[in-house]
Amino acid sequence: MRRPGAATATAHANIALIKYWGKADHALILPRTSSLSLTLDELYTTTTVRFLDAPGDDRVTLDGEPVTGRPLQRITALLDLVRERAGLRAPAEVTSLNTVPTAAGLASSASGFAALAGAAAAASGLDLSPRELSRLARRGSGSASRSIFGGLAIWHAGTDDASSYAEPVHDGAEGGGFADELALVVLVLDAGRKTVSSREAMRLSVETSPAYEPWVAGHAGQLAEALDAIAHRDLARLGEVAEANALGMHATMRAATPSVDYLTEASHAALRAVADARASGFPAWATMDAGPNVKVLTSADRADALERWLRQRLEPSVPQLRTIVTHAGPGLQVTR
Ligand code: 2P0
Repeated sequence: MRRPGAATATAHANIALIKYWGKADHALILPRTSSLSLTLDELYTTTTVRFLDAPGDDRVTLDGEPVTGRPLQRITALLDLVRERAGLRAPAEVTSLNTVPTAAGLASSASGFAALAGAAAAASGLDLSPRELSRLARRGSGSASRSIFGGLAIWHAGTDDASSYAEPVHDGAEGGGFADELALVVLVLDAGRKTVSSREAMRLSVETSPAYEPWVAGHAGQLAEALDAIAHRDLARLGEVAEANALGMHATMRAATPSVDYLTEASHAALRAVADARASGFPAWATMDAGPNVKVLTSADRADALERWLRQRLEPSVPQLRTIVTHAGPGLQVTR
């Protein structure tokens, strides 16, 4: 075994087009549904893990600020999995830098735990396959399993630790995959921290929402439709089913007790603007996660024009609007 040292990893955020929402197993983070995502170029986390010689506790900073409490416990729990596997006891120093607005529904936990898994595994001397890294990242945060891979990725729900992992979607990669024809216009309506964590909101949805099981029942068909649309490079079909799946997910949590509603007035204004953009000829379909921001799936060649159109349309009513045009991004990159 290599002497434990340090490694740095970069992982990009991903946005689910067909969502993960609800767990079958909380300890292992096995989801109720498989999910499908696009990894993004602009939004990423770079994390360095250094195992220390002296005994002590893990020390973690995120964007220069010390991480404490529950977020630190989740990081230590993932490091413990790596230490156990590598036969290590050493505490780690973890330094993480985010280009993603943290906890604003822009999937910072996905890029964060994927980068942590990659850096910790490499720093410990473990040589893990992409599938093993996906399973490891999943233990930190479910959606992180998908950020190990670039472009379009599918996370198979599986039935146990070994069978629940993500992998790339075959999208005709020879001569340019379909992922490269896609773009997401992120409408940042509020970059503030959310009040209900996605973990808590999905638990409430599973345990209390009468709309949850019907959403799950329709989910496999929606995923199959999305995969078929990708195989046929049919953006309109992919967009329609992605928007329907996201609206269904938000319906499950609104019907929970207590109700969770991440969407604000600005979110609804953005949804109307997306529908109007579509009516005026743009390819444009919305998806929303555990926050108020709206991400608009479109084609790479229309993304800049759509972004300008949406900005002009929304700025009068949403003066705080910030927009990010993103395209398909790469998978995990590790340097020792
Ligand atoms: C997704 N989200 O598929 C869904 C859609 C948010 C809405 O995965 O509890 O931070 O750590 O496994 O991965 C956000 O949940 O939750 C998420 P945990 P995670 O992208």
